[in-house]
Amino acid sequence: MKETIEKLLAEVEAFIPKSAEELENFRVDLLANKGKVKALFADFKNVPNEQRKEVGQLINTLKNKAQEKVDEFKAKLTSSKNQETTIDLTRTATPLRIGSRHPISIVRNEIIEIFSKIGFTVSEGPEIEDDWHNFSALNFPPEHPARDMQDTFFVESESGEMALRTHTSSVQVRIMENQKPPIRTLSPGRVYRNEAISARAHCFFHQVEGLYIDENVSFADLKQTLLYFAKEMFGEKTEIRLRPSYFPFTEPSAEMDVSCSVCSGEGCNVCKYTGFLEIMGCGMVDPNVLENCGIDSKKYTGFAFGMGVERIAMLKYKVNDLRLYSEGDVRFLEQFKSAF
Ligand code: 2U9
Repeated sequence: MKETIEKLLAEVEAFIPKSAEELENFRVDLLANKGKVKALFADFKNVPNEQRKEVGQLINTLKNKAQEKVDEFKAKLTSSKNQETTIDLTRTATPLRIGSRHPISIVRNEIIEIFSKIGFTVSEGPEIEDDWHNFSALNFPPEHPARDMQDTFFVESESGEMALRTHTSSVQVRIMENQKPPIRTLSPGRVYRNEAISARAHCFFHQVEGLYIDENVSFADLKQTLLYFAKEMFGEKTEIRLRPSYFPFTEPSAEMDVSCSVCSGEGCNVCKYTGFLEIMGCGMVDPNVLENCGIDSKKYTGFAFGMGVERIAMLKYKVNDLRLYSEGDVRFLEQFKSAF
């Protein structure tokens, strides 16, 4: 008898009715006047004295569990319009919280999109670099401050001293070493500098650098390409201004400003009343760099440029603290939802 009750208990526990009819059959089979529970109570008189307590408890448990099942599913099945199923397939789904692209990714993708329209491809490379690709090939003199521990993170490795790349120019060195001109490529990626973290500086940030090498590439090509970029990125009315500068890897070198999109060049507190905002550095690739990478500097010339993605995103979205980009605060990140 004990085995019969235990078997019935297991069946009751596993029972999930699919319809009200099925539930009613279950109730009649177990709990009705001529049901199995009643029959068990009737048989109880034949149970030996020493088993009565245990068997009695088991029959009561079976009765209660069966009743609980009936009560639980009765409400569900009778409230559902569709008697065949417990799932209302017409119910609106619970909305999922949709993520958003990071502002740095949005701006990087926008820069790539603009340059890809004029034939630039995308190149990527390692974040841990050797001295040659990060410094020497790019014409950095041995005593240049960027080679100092104060400015660069150095890493010990089996193959000697390596560094976390300080710019993505190292990727372009690899491209020049392995490809023949014409070369027209962008290298987006994360770079590292040994700086104290503040609203205006961080120990890592993102760059997009560009390189164009062919016969007869001139400074006029550089200027027109960057004017095209500025208008695509900041609007058709944008003007550019090039100021002389110095980088070891370009000669001549310049810094490029765009007219302030907040005041259209009139002067405001964003552009510190200058009417212009600095957005990138550029120049003609130094012939030493071309030769270092196996490109004939008598036959080929090229231009290069580099910009910080955080800075462009700060101007575009009026972000005033660099740290916001890497803190992962959802209140900041979810503001970029529409910009997919
Ligand atoms: C090769 C040769 C030359 C890339 C260039 C800059 C000027 C530049 C800065 C902008 C802000 C870095 O992110 S930042 O701090 N970059 O001013 N970058 S020209 O020149 C190259 C690149 C590759 C082989």
